[in-house]
Amino acid sequence: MKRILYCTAIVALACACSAQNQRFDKNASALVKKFEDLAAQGKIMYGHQDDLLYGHSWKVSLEEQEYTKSDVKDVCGSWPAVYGLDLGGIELLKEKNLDNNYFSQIRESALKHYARGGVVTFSWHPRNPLTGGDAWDVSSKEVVASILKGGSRHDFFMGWLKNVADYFETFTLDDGSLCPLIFRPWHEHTGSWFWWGEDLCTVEQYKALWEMTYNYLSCERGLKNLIWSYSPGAGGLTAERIGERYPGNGIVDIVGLDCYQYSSAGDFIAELQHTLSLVKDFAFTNGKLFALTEAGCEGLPQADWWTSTLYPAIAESRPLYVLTWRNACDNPCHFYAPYPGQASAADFVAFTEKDEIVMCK
Ligand code: BMA
Repeated sequence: MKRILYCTAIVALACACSAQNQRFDKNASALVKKFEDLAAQGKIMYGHQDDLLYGHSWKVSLEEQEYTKSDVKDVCGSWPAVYGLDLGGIELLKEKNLDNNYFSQIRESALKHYARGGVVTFSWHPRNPLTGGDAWDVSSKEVVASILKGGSRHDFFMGWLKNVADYFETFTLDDGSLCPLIFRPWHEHTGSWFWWGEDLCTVEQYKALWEMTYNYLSCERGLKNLIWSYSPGAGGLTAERIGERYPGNGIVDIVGLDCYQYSSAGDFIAELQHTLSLVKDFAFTNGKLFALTEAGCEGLPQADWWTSTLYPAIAESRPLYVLTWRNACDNPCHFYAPYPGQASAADFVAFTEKDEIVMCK
């Protein structure tokens, strides 16, 4: 009951913001409509992080204009439908993000992908605004408190949000409108490995952080191209924990789930089926879409992982998309999608040929 009252208050606040401005601009509205249609048809878009910037053994050149190369495309002939990117580093106005990608190339490749009919999503691994460490610096439990209104780092952190907004404003299409983006900040907050994680801030502080981020970007800066995704991590997830820090229906559009395989395929299938069903129930109860916003098995050692492990884990619940993590070009073991010659390549093709799997042709 307490939670319901709190959510109602947040919805009211968010409505106050959107009363003056509509919730989405025309491109984001059209994309959300497309998502609803895909979900109604039981389709699942396949996604891959950093897909057009590098792969297992290549990196895009600085002169690149077209952004056609992709490990995924080299294996199956199509690009992933969803293209994941990360903002980490933009808060400090760096030229490159935390994984060594130029922000200019991140933008140009995202715009190409959207022009081809694809969907773009951004996560954000910002540095630690209190200690100066990275997103994984959990040495202080005061970080979130320090950046909220009244905190010692509030003004400093609002400068970081300004840098994010300024960057998002550069995602302009030919007609001057903005490219719609799924924005997925403060993810995996049900774990405690990021400075915004469960043990590092209270329920109220987490919700206030989300609300502050939403109010600045979508209301104050008017970025109506953003579609907001809330993504708890799978470990030990319960229905109660999905709802506990949920920022509110007025300021979330997609309920996500991040779930990686760390043990046997059987355990992963069971965990993913269970947690996806919880996320789906929560999303539907709240009138939201749901997606598997991060997933994967590092190094893909199982040749039939796509059709025998991932597919049975998602086939019943049918998330809007499943995004596998990046294929690092500087670490031969850190990859989550196949490349030509990789053990699971043929099985990946079979996965993408299933009726419900959507790619970008
Ligand atoms: C992690 C790893 C890191 C990377 C981070 C942000 O899961 O892939 O190497 O820096 O994501 O992309």
